Amino acid sequence: MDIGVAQDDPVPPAGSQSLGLTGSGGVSPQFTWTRFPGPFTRGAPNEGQTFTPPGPQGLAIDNVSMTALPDTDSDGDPDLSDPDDDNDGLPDPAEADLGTSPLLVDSDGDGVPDGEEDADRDHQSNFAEAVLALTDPLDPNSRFIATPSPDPAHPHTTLLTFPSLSGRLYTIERSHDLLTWNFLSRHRGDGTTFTHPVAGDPHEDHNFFRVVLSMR
Ligand SMILES: [Ca+2]
Ligand SMILES: [Ca+2]
Ligand SMILES: [Ca+2]
Ligand SMILES: [Ca+2]
Repeated sequence: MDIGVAQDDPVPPAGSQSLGLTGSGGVSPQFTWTRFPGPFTRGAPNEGQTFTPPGPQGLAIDNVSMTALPDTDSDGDPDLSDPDDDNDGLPDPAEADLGTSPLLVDSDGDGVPDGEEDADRDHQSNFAEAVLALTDPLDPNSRFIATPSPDPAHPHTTLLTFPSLSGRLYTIERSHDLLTWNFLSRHRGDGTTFTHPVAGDPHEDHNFFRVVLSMR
């Protein structure tokens, strides 16, 4: 449905006049937008409004007010309700905690987006901490850690222990050169501490493991 409204000067006081369709013939092309002298009368033709039934009964408009809501990232969700106003991946409350601007992707203008910054320099990004691992992005002692240990029952196996969050996906990968990483296993977090056996002796040189977190 398209609605067009034209209002001449002077604009009448609210509630004093109304706009609506009127005319005769019973088909919409024969109706015209008209200003009526009285206020909008809900459920009934406005004063001066005529119709020829059966046909569209028209649409009446009295007071129209429009409020422009800022939408910083232009995603159609106004800042008022958007959980991430600048769409940089960091929710507004996390930006408040970090002291970054919820309206700027790169608050300090250094070319690195707020989510990719590492505020506490613990080598885990603000996004990784505040959104993925839910560790403290302002405390270097708070970070996601996977701890390797020998498997006493299997000499050529490493046990990887790490905390999990419900619903997160944890992908274990292995590398021999820190350049190429190979998939080993994937696990859905359940809020408990995981201990997963992975093939590879923890005492062997050039045997590296990592756990990649993702939302899904
Ligand atoms: Ca938005
Ligand atoms: Ca944000
Ligand atoms: Ca930056
Ligand atoms: Ca941290």
